[in-house]
Amino acid sequence: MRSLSAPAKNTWCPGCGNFAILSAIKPALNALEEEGLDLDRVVVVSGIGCHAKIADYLNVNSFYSIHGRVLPVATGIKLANPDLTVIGFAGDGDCYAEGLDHLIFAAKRNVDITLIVHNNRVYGLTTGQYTPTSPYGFKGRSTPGGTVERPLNPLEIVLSSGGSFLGRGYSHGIELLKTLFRQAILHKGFAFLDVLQVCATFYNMYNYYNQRVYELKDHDASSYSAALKKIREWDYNSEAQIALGLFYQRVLPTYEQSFSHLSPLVSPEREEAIRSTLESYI
Ligand SMILES: Cc1ncc(C[n+]2csc(CCOP(=O)(O)OP(=O)(O)O)c2C)c(N)n1
Ligand code: SF4
Ligand SMILES: [Mg+2]
Repeated sequence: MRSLSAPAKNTWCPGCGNFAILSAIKPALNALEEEGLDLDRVVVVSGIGCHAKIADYLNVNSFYSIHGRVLPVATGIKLANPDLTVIGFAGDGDCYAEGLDHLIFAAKRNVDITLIVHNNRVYGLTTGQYTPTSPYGFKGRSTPGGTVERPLNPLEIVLSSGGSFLGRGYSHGIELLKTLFRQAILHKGFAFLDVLQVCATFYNMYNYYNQRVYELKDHDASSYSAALKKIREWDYNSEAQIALGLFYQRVLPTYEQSFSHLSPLVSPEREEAIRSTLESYI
């Protein structure tokens, strides 16, 4: 079994929920490796933010994109080489603010990639500004008097955009994260996981979450209406209980399959054609 630890020095703060995500993705990938997944064909794509450093800490192929653009890069990699297993790690600022349009279109297109959002509900790397999932009244660097915006519910957005796999995890629950990561990577289509990842430094929500989270049981993940009901139970703002687990999954054709009548983008003939076209400009 391959070690997935990379030698880079870890600079996350003590107590950061990102450690749990890192600790869960490694065994999830190793379990899939034992079932036949070639780890040399796994590509991790990250954004810019504290979450993005996970690309440095994982011993697989990786690509740092820019803030908000994890999904276009991950989509491009998958379309260019559909044999790859592409896993995006994004931040809530990254994916629900600047990158929100890409989230909607990834769900709409059903690209066969996995997206794990480290939703700490704050801009961590830039030291504590509010994000689209910060609750009403959140006091941060850019909102000292409290934000007057209500939060988005990203799961509801992805569900209504046509998402085929939606789940929620919590950074204080590694076993569930491992299960969800494995299920998401195996899913054929766009697999979306919103992980409540606690930022210990700028928005420490451990107590709040610990009092409210519960794992979904007897939930029919094939039912759109059952998923919507559970997703709406907690709106990222209220004092309601917070469901964790797989909310919804369905089988749909993937974006790449819709192009199967075209020749693969990666082929010796195509590479030669691209090369001679480029050389004709010199
Ligand atoms: C295009 C672009 N916009 C904005 C920034 C500035 N920026 C870098 S990280 C960041 C916030 C990161 O927050 P989030 O995505 O929630 O990640 P976290 O640090 O919380 O993991 C911002 C606004 C940038 N580097 N590039
Ligand atoms: S600032 Fe927050 S999200 Fe960033 S490493 Fe520290 S605890 Fe983690
Ligand atoms: Mg964040």
